[in-house]
Amino acid sequence: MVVARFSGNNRIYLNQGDLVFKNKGGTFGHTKHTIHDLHLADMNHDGFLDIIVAYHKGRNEIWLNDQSAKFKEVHHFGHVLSPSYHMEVGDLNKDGFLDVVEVNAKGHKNWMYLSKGAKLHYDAVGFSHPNVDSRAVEVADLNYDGNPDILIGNYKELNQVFYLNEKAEFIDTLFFGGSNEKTSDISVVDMNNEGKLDILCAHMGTANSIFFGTDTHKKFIRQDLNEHVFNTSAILGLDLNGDGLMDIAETNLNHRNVYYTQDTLPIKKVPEGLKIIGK
Ligand SMILES: [Ca+2]
Ligand SMILES: [Ca+2]
Ligand SMILES: [Ca+2]
Ligand SMILES: [Ca+2]
Repeated sequence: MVVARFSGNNRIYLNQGDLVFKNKGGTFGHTKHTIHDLHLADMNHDGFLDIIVAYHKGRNEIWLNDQSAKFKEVHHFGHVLSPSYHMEVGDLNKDGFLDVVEVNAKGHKNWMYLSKGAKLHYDAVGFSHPNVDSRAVEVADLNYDGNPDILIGNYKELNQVFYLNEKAEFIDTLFFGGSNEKTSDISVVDMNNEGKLDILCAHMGTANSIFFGTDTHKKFIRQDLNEHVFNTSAILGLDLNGDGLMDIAETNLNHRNVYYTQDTLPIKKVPEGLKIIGK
């Protein structure tokens, strides 16, 4: 378990068995910068998970696992002034090394850091208009061509899917959501178990939404989760109760966090068959 804090040292807690966590791994990162996102992924191909952090100010970092869960060697990437909100990793250019996508606040482009077939060497590729206030990013193959695609969630702008080819070049695009909505997080999961990926969107101040995948990657069908409306900061689709159906967990600012479980009936039709039970 890795704990990223807004101030003070970030800490690593290693599971000692039976869910006993000890702060054996020590600390990593800086005390002066605020971490907005953190991922675990093996960035240097040595079989051990490394820590990637996105800072709201300051360059983003990869902390390499020394193979004993200590993180002393750091590699910087990104731009000093980019206020990163979220990032995601995936092998976008299909060279076998993970790449990073970061999304940044208004005034800054979003960036892809594409691996160059060697350890920890990246080409920076800027995309999106700098005036777009991007808050969320996901990587998923939404058109099922074997190449990962990028989803971007924006504040008061339409969200966007960037479809990529195997060289991580943009080949197609799709806008979704509303231009007045404040999207704070995106997750991709098959909510209705029919084999097509669906998009969960967290919104600040308006209903969270599911965009159901269809037979074409150019169209998603929207259904809002109107029952509760909060300032949602994160949303996740996962099977909470082990019934094989995806449930939804969301974190809310200034309100208790909420989870929804699907009724025992699977979602059969899109979107009328959806039944969400709030807890
Ligand atoms: Ca590693
Ligand atoms: Ca790559
Ligand atoms: Ca794709
Ligand atoms: Ca689906």
